[in-house]
Amino acid sequence: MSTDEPSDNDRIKRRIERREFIKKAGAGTLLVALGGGIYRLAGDDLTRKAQGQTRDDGRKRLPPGQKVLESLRPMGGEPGNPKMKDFRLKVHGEVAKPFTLNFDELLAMKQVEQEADVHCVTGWSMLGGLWRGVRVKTLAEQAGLKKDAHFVIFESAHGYTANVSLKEALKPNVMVVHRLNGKPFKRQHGAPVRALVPDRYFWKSSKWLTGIRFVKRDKPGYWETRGYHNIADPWKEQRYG
Ligand SMILES: Nc1nc2c(c(=O)[nH]1)N[C@H]1C(S)=C(S)[C@@H](COP(=O)(O)O)O[C@H]1N2
Ligand SMILES: [Mo]
Repeated sequence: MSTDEPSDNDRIKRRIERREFIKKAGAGTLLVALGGGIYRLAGDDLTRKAQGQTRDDGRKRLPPGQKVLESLRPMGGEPGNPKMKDFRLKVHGEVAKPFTLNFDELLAMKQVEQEADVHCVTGWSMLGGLWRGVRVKTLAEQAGLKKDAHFVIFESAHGYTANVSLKEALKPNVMVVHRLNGKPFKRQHGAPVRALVPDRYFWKSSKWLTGIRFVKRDKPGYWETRGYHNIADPWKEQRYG
């Protein structure tokens, strides 16, 4: 056997190690990226798996042009105040009984914890996160939604906004969330509370949420006025306006 080539044994051992690694990654336990190469392999594996899956509503699990990542990638934005004690959420606009909630009051409303996939317009998706919070529908009912409300504006720190149709906002998977996989959000991911609109590109999920405004007429938000699509349906690849 020559000494300048790896032995068959070495090669097989390495292949098994790699397979074990990918298996673990598939189970969602990958915590460290051991170099870009292996990380991408793990992601490719998850992406292929997701491409073979179908949602309850008949859509493919993974929208076109997306790759799966293990966890949320911090995408920036100008952070708001992350302190729970300072948190206020204003529910207002076309409602009979506008109100403001502090963090304890938000927790006192009906909580739901449910899985949802999210899809960033830059091409990554994070699948199966367990999100906890209050449905926008619950907040709308509490506020006495008026008949002429047709759109919802998510309002965040420093004037960031995102708009969705009322029809989308009242779906059971659209929420105001304060936990992901059992843990509070880090500041960069929107602490203490962000919006979650799983079936729209992820920019619609406003971080550092301060208000939910129900409005008659649509009002394109931060990214929607900067060249991104007003509706942002990932299955239609509505990336740019
Ligand atoms: N307030 C606020 N919310 C925001 C943003 C922002 O800049 N400000 N960026 C959006 C974009 S473009 C994306 S992709 C997601 C990213 O969330 P993440 O950083 O937790 O991954 O947040 C969205 N919510
Ligand atoms: Mo984004």
